[in-house]
Amino acid sequence: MKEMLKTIEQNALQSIRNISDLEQLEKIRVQFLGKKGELTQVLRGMGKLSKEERPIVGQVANEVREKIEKELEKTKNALKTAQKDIKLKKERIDISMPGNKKVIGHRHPLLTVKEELETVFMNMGFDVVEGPEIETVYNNFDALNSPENHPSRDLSDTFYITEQILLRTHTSPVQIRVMKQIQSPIKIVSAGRTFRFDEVDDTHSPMFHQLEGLVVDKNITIANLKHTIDMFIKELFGSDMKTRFRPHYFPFTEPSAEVDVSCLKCRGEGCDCCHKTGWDMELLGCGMVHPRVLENCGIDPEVYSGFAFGLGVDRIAMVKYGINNIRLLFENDMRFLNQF
Ligand code: 2NM
Repeated sequence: MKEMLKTIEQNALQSIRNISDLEQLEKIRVQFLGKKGELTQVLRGMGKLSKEERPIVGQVANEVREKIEKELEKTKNALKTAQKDIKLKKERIDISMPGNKKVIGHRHPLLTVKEELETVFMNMGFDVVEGPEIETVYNNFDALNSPENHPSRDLSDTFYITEQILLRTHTSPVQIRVMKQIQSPIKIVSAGRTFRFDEVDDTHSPMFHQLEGLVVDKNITIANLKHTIDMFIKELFGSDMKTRFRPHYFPFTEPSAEVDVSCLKCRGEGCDCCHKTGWDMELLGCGMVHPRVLENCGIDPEVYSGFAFGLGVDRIAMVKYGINNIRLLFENDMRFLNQF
């Protein structure tokens, strides 16, 4: 029996040493030490031994079991360590490698300029308001004192949705809404998309952006208008910039003016860009709100007066960034947009 035990021991140790993974090792354990294992079978036969033999064989059996268990444990640990080493090698991270850069978008230059303009006006005490891009003909034209036969009302110049509904041709209907609602005092700017049936060229697009401002209160004069515009331009482009008001005509203001600003390139010195005049032309339109417009909104023009102004956000963006073609602002070519 002792010899049988020794043979089992040798076989077991031999098998364990030839093993290369944990699964095989477990099989070996079951084969020798399991309930139906080889060693267990032998121990079951111990009942047939004599009283004197039993403890001796029992001791040998225990030694054999201990040896096998020790060898199993040793091999198990060695295999585990080896597996861990392989895993660590496989999952090794080279922290000196460059990371995967996440591509995140950024503001469109037009939105940047729009928000910059709004910020300048907010710092001057204006509220920023918004209105719908789809408007009534009344708010877009009639309330603004635009005559029934004015060419801008033509089907070929304006996008009509029905006879009474259109895509706003300027942001002025927002001012009409605010005047009807608040009466006075009013100090607002509103900016957004506007639509005209224009052919596309370097400076025209059927969709463009305007920013308009409106102030209504008692004792508002053209002096307030000139100072506000002058401050705005100095704030936006620099304190050395000058403004120049030329008489103009708008149906919704009287008197009306167009504003020229010192040339952005030469800052008033005179260069090729401004035809040696030192002035950048027609950057802004403005005027004193026509009494009939105030009346249309239920505001008494004998008590209240106001001024209004409007500018093209796209135009400002173009002079600011030196863009010579408005189409670039709407084509969404990333090679262009990524420059901002
Ligand atoms: C401009 C030029 C001049 C203007 C007038 C009004 C309103 F609603 F108060 F009558 N809003 N905007 C105005 C005046 C706009 O844009 C070139």
